Amino acid sequence: MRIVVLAGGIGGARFLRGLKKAAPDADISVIGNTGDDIHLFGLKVSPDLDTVMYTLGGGINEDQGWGRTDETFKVKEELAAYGVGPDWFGLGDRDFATHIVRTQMLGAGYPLSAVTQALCERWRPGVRLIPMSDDRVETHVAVTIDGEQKAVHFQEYWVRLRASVDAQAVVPVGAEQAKPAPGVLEAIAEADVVLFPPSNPVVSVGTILAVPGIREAIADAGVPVVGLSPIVGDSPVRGMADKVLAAVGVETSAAAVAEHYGSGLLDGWLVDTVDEKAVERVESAGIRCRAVPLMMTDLDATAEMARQALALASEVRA
Ligand code: FO1
Repeated sequence: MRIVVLAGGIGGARFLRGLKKAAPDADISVIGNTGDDIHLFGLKVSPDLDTVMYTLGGGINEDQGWGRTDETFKVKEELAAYGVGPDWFGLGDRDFATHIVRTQMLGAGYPLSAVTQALCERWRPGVRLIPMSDDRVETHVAVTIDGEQKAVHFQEYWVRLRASVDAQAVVPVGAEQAKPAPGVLEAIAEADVVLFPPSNPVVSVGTILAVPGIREAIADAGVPVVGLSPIVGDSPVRGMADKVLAAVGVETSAAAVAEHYGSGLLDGWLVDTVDEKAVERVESAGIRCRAVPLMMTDLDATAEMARQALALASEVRA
């Protein structure tokens, strides 16, 4: 079975671990979000691609869900000693090597998709990890701080500001001019099922869908598209998705996120058992809905979620 997954960071990566367990023989292509990418110290950092690569490759810092395990921060300390910022983004020594290799290859003319493939030669994630685009897309967030309106890079909003101020707008800068990376549209066209994992619907899945051609390819692929709600009991399971959902006028609920994606895109939607009451509203939006446990407490729980998503896909296919 050929499965395509639109993945962001931590939630998407963790879901993929369960999907691999639930469908060990499946051919899984992951379309990774690159709107979180940031240039720091002359290096290109791709947080969501790295989180998927490290998580599936066994190098992730499990507690954080990002960055490397057994990490040290000597380079970060030395940069701070030179007064070279920013100091709010925790780049570890091992992680720096990934960004050095990525930046070196980009500088040599390799596209991000080729760079990602090369980095995965080492990590062997067991999926085909394709960036949504080889073109530069960076999510910026419009905020008002001390009465001054400005746009900050998503990472500054997420990590330095901790989403402590309201997001007035979330803009994937460059998305309109971006093209799907080689392999993205092919993977969708050949897929037997497309899954939206419990990633951030605005800054992760939403950013991938903002690349012209990707939303249309999924909607026209004629294969089941099934999503899993990242919102459980009217609040995000992790992260601060509610902040960016508000920016796009979407209520923080499992049903509202399904409606946000729309029945033109989604055929099925899994909500957590605590959101059983949302099933009817989602079904009335023309999206098949089922309430199952959605907390990724361990690998078995996550694998069961993945099995439920694949079961719903075969149900809607029928
Ligand atoms: N998230 C944090 O909350 N604090 C950090 O210092 C931080 C550093 C970091 C470094 C590399 C990387 O790949 C990810 C990092 N993240 C950090 C997570 C990152 O902000 C998120 O993974 C995504 O951008 C949102 O999904």
